[in-house]
Amino acid sequence: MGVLRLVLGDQLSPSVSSLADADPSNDLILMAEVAAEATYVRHHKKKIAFVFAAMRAFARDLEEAGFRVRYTKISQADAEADLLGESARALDAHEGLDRLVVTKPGEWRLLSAMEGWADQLGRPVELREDDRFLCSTEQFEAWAAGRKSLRMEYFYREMRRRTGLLMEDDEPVGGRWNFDKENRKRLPKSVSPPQRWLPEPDAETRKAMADVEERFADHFGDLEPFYFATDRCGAERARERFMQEVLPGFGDYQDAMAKGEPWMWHALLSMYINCGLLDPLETCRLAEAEWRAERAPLNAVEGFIRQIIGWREYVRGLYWLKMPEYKESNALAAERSLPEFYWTGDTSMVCMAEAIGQTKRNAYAHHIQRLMVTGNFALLAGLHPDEVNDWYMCVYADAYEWVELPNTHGMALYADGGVLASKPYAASGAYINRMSDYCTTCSYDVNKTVGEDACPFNALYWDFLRRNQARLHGNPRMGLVLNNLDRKSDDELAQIEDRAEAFLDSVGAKPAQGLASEN
Ligand code: FAD
Ligand code: DLZ
Ligand code: SF4
Repeated sequence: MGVLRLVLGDQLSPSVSSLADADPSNDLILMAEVAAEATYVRHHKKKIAFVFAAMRAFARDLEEAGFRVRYTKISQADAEADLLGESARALDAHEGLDRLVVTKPGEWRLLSAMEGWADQLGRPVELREDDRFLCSTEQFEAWAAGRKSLRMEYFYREMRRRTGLLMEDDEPVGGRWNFDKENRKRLPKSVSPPQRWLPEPDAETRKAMADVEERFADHFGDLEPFYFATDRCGAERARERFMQEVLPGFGDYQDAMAKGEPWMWHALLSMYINCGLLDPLETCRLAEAEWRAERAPLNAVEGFIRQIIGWREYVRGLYWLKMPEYKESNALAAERSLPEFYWTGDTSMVCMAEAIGQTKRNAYAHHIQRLMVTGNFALLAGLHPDEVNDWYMCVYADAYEWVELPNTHGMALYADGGVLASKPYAASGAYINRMSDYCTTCSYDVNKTVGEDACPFNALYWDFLRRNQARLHGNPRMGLVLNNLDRKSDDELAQIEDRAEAFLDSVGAKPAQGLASEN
């Protein structure tokens, strides 16, 4: 008897556990483009086209390697709506398949659905661990057990030791674990970000784009220009060009933003790593080799490796440790609705218009835009975590809940009450002004807090502190800013509150009817 092996759209790795013991003569590999996965949140059109094109290329590679593949395209009239339906149809259509094997999905909603599949399909279903991560969920659980705080930095050090990356004996190379302090420079006028290598879509990718336009025309985002690689070769090329042309400058301007510069020195590799086209450890080893060959400085290479073996592994561990309760928390009782401009970019705040406009065009914005512009606004304005999480899930090509949720819910919104971050990443316009050139062309005045022309981030910042003073009171890292808040007179605070409320009302960030839950 043979096995039906289901491969999901973010499992496009030849080493994926569901294929480990695949038998080309008896087994059938199933891959299916289904409406349910494209619409459970209404993903950006570019993301759907990227995933479909990459799935098609992966299926071709498997066939060339001698496997039997059953592939359903979204355009087929008989396509089932979801992965369960496609699995049932494949089992019915092909004789001699007595069980289903699948690698565990990266989202809790799908894993919990799959746990009921054996009953629904009337066949055994084997859910295998996803061992493409460097830290298993059990290892993360063991690391977290008994700790009072789960800070990423300590986890990262353990991952450095475990992988041996940038280590000499048991010590970090350069005598320090972390060079982050050197990575916070503003972009000087005399320095321009490097030109990026961005591939053109091939004929197969164009077909996937046409299918998406036909089927998901009303989803957010632009399909053109399309510049993601959609197969392993292309993703490896993108990585190679990054290592050669961008990595040496990766560290210095890591937190900087500049108008009309969507990429800066960021890697643009997350969408490839997350769907399985690039291996995270191999990517880190290649970066380390650049440092060892003296082609890239240590602050750049350490910063890059920290993002992958540190942050990426850490958020994934945290997600599986804390779900499903994690998603329900709303520690700051944030209750307003997401303003419409998050979907259009139509706002006179230059920083927000840049971040959202680039997101719409590219299905990408770099980390500081996600955290300190759109995320910071959502935090300060008290937008409800569910609406904000849905937005981040929809709009980025690299978004899967295991990575999106801890970053949004925990890092940007502090909705988990400090599980991930030691304090909210709340900042006024002064931070955005320090790290970017956005404010120089903005019609708002970054030096003003009240008045119609005052930068909205300023009143929102102080009003955020006022609203959450009691909740943040015991946090030692908030002491200084809360002392500054205490120095403001009642009259000043009343003016700030009026300005913040008037602004939020004017952009349609409506307060909820009832009280938000505070878990
Ligand atoms: P670079 O900035 O060049 O970093 C290199 C690599 O490190 C990335 O490719 C990625 O694999 C990894 N990495 C860096 N930061 C993180 C991080 N915080 N968490 C996990 N991996 C990281 N990342 C996603 O992959 N998917 C998401 O849905 C996502 N949502 C986010 C939402 C918010 C509110 C915030 C603040 C961050 C989010 N991130 C997400 C993390 C980060 O912003 C992206 O990984 C990064 O912008 C991807 O672009 P890049 O490849 O150019 O990364
Ligand atoms: C993101 C995505 C999309 C848009 N479409 C599909 C699809 O049609 N078929 C599929 O197998 N996977 C798709 N994916 C990826 C899944 O949503 C992803 O595997 C789960 O969210 C778990 O991470
Ligand atoms: Fe953004 Fe305020 Fe600067 Fe305008 S002035 S770009 S709103 S931070």
